[in-house]
Amino acid sequence: MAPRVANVTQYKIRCGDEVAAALRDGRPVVALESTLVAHGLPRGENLRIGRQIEQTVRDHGAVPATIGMVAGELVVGLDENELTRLASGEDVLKLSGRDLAPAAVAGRDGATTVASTAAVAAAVGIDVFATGGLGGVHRGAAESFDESADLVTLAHTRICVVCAGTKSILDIGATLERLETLGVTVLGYGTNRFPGFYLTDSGFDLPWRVDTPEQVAEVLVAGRIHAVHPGAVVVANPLPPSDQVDPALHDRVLTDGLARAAAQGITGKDVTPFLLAHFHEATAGASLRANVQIILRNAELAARIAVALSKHQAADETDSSRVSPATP
Ligand code: PSU
Ligand code: MN
Repeated sequence: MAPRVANVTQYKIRCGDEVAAALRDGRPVVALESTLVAHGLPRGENLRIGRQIEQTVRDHGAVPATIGMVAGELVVGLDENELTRLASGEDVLKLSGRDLAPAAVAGRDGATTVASTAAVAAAVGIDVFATGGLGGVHRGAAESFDESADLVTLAHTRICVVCAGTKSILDIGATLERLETLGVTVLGYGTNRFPGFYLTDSGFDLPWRVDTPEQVAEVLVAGRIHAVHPGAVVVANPLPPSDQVDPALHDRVLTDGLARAAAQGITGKDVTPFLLAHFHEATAGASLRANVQIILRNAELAARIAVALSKHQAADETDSSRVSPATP
């Protein structure tokens, strides 16, 4: 039997027209993930919030590129119909990087996580990506080995990810240790402390602090000129204390949610959506309001970083040597 030859065109990544034009012209683009819309926010509100995230990117001068898979095609810059399909479809998969190729062959619809969104965005030349919270090391990971693929992917993907730290449902200390081991640069935005997603301050210190989008852009440019370190730059942007979920409520709901997840035997990629849905329900919408605030603030900051970075690039002399001679 002759081997089946894959159809090259069918498996190419398709950029939406607006995103393709912006990338061609070197204008600022911000990548957005679709898992937080399809699996992290409640149905009925998720589409409206997804659109709001895109509008926030536009309002701050960049082109939004929401990434996802539609009928097996990997799309960068979902259009209105495609976003609606992923936000409200019955059978939308949660796709990490390892799932992309089989889902393409199977012709499936799927939402991309931080890991797969970062990888696809970097592959098409997008430098900045906004999300809510990173995946990380789950509590009890010493036994379950449950660590998000987000971490390992960021170790070798050159992209700037703006987030509110890592979800507070995780083991934050262990996640920070893994980020260090994996060589992921972490910058606090206006803070020396790692944010805890729903909570402003996770209680853990960070090695680096930046205070403006221009400083972030400069860090990205320095890394690119050195070209010796392949990992991501995480910009950790905390919620203001007035917008965080009440810490006592947070701890109660989390304890209860973890017990329910264990009792119901929730494992693997279902853990994060289960816990997020539990929070939205058990806090009567307080965690949802915080979640939306987080994403919109990160979309704004990511757009401002992308704008600052595109100015840098315009001003850059094309200098081919990245090693400067020793001064005599
Ligand atoms: N941030 C949010 N909501 C989410 C997520 C992040 O505000 O739903 C998603 C991201 O797509 C992230 C994923 O990559 O949760 C992590 O899932 P896991 O722990 O299974 O790797
Ligand atoms: Mn997991």
